[in-house]
Amino acid sequence: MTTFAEIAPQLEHQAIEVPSWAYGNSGTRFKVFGSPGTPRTVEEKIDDAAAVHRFTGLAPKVALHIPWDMVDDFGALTRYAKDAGIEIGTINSNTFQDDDYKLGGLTHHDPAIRQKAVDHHLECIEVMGATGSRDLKIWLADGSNYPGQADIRARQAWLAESLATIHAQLSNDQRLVLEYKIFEPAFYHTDVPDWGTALVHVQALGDNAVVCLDTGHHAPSTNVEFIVAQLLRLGKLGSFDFNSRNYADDDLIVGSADPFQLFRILFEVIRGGGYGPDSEVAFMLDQCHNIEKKIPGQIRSVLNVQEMTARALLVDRQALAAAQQAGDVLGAHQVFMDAFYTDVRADLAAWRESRGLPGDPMAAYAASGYQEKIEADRVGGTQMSW
Ligand code: LRH
Ligand code: MN
Ligand code: MN
Repeated sequence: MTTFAEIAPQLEHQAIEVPSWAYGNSGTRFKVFGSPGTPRTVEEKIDDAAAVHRFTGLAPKVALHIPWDMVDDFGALTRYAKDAGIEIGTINSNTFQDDDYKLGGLTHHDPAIRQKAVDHHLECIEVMGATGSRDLKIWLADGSNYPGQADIRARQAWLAESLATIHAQLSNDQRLVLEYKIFEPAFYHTDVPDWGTALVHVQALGDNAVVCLDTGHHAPSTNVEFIVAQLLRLGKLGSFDFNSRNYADDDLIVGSADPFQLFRILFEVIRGGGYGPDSEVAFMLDQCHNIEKKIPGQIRSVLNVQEMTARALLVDRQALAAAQQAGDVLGAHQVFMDAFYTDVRADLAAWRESRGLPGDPMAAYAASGYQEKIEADRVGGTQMSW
């Protein structure tokens, strides 16, 4: 049996990037709820992300979405984040909210619209220069709703061309990270619907182009940990967008619906060398907190990832390999499940305290007065959405 004390040093490497949009108001197509204390500026979003890091020690970076987080001076914003105790991480592009992109962006049949979408990405690369960000993450809403509506084959060629133009502007230590999603907002075909399509495109671009796996972007019953294993084998797993789903792209708190899936994913990450100081895989959250308080929602999320990481580290890999080699089906399964069923919460609390962090970050946040303060202070102005 592997013990908590044996794996504890490996927990120090954990860093989870939080999304700026988790702190803004969000909802569904039916209703966006406003909540007291919601940030009115990008700086206030950074303050909230920094609070998550202070209470957990787990979230040293915040990802931005352009243009949601557009500011005049990204150098100043970067210094603001540093003073707050965090860094700016991934820059996410957005070609899904401009009327011009109704029929597509990087895949549009009109070269002028494609150029506009490419130019938006070049602007994001400029932002990366100012923030020192490594990753440009691209998720496309591109697709069609009706059979025959679009030339789905030509759009692959246009996409390849657009991505190559964007990629050419990245420096060698920056990465293009391409995210796939099975459907939505397009309901018939999507231009980057799956990991295979994402892989084909990033492979054509080069070493510094990789895939983002958003855990909510698959068909029901997809074996997501298999995709993790495969992309890691190929050196093409760039990042995760972690969240939990019941039905589609629900963007709920990671590990809430199916902690066992999160455990299985993290086991394959560790098994494949995707965790640790030498790994380049970025762990990110991509979530929205529509009905719960946002900062505690984010704290719960990073804690869930930490908890399942600890359990996945506890898998006795030697015993597992021995059972697998012996063809011991149930013995191997038991080794795996023994780790999953190990309750690490008390050990993690003690470990946090030994590092000067609150043993129970949820309780510490609730007692800190931060929530009351932002609810009292952030009146007037316009709350930010997404
Ligand atoms: C698309 C997505 C993508 C976007 C984010 C807001 O569904 O997962 O990562 O950038 O949501
Ligand atoms: Mn995502
Ligand atoms: Mn999504």
